Amino acid sequence: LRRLSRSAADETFLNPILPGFNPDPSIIRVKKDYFLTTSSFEYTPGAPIYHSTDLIQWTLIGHALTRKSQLDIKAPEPGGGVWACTLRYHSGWFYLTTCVWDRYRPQDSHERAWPRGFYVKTMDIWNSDSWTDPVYFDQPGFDQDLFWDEDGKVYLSTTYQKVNRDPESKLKDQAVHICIIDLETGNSTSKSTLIRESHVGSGVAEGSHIFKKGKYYYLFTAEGGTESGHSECCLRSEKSPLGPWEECPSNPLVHNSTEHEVQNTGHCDFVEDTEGNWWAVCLAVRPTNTGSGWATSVFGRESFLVPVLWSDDGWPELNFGRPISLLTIAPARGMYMYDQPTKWSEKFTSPKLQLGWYNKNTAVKPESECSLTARPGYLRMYGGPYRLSSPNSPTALFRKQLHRQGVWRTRLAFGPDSPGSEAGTAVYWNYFTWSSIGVRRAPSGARQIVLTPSEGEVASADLETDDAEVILAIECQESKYRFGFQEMTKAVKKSSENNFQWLGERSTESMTQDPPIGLPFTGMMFCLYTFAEMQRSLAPADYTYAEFM
Ligand code: 6LW
Repeated sequence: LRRLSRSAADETFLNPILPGFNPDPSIIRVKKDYFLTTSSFEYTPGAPIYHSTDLIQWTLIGHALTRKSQLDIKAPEPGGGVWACTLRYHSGWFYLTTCVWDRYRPQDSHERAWPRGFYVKTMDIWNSDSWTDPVYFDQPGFDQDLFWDEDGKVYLSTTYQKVNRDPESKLKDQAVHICIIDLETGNSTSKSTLIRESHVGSGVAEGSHIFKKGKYYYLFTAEGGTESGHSECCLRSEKSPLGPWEECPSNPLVHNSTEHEVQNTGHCDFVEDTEGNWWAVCLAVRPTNTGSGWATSVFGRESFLVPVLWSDDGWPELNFGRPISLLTIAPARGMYMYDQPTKWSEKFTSPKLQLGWYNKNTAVKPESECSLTARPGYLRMYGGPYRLSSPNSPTALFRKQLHRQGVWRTRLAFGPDSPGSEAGTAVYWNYFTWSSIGVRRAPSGARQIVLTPSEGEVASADLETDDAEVILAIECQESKYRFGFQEMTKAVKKSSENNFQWLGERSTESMTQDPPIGLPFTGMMFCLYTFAEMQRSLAPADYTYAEFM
């Protein structure tokens, strides 16, 4: 392989390549097409599949986990659900392997509810419905990786808690183990052995990926925890994926400190492009908030791309050995600056929703609560019994926040049938932290707009009419969200549309607090929601569009 060097012809591009929460990227190339998946946690469908032909511009083309028989998430804590999938291609089949946490840690004093990993596969990655049902492994763990050796053996590496662990060392005990598996059954045919504990801080060793290049097997691991200590390490073995492993002299290969504009870098996967250049994708955070000791952002952890060079003695160097940054230098290959489009809209006029809408958890009755055909030109939703604070699946459709600044807006027709029913839009961090603006009926019978932060203080304004549609807006600024509305009475002229009455605001910092249970692993979502408290609403909530402008 060519050793690349920096030259005047180097181009730059902007990271992240996948804004909005998209951690734990795993990447493959099949001929000229690149495919990438990221963690989807408690949102369904799970395991998004993105496609690119230049590694920089990515399009969501579907999801690997779309059916209840593949993914049935009932009431996980924030950050539960689908973790760190690995995407691989072998002999015409695409494989996606992952695990699902339904309860991450029921209580601190209890053991974790360790899931078993599984894989699904398809020959047609463009068709989300074509992925098989899961084949479960007999091993517990998270961050499953599959490696096919030239002799036909398939290796499963995964992170789980060491046997005979040191009770003092809570995190370091979570280490990478490996076994040979029979792919048909998912059963191991060799004893699972420890291959790597974290050498960075007191953190876990996780996110393992194994591949062979030249005469070496390479093992990459994310270490130090996904917070400020997050790093990426490399080992290699000439003999076998079971080891012995030799440590890369420049470990950790990637580690950004808390001074950098991009932080918590790690969890890499690797790909060779069509021209023989190597690249790593990894997760990183663009911090907006460092209050709780680890950098958080409304976008959670996002996917980044950096160049990889191989030294003559066979060790990799990531991003020219420099800290990862937003503006990234690429070895010359016709790359260019690419600005993610900031505008997005959906008019609910086609029979299928655009990709990128999610339920929280596996929706129990999606067909009876959500329809694009019941009222042409509208998304019609009938509220189920759960509010946004519920660990259950509320009647709500979520989309990731991708940009710091702009206005999220929707237009709603809703006549609540009781004081307990409500419809509107919200900005949602997890079921502990959200803020909604919606239409309700006051005990007096008047229709109102109510602003409800998850803490429960409410601001409200009476509406003039009982039936006019309302535009609901959430304005995103660097440091806060503002919530406004406009009632579209007959008197409102086209020219004075979007003349919002602002009801209140909430700081970004208060919206990105760590949840009291679970993990702050996701990012901010906008949602359209409706509910009737502990009942089903008989009044439809009809949305004519949703947009981010
Ligand atoms: C991911 C694991 C991790 O599976 O976070 O802290 C998990 N470490 O590598 C979810 O992103």
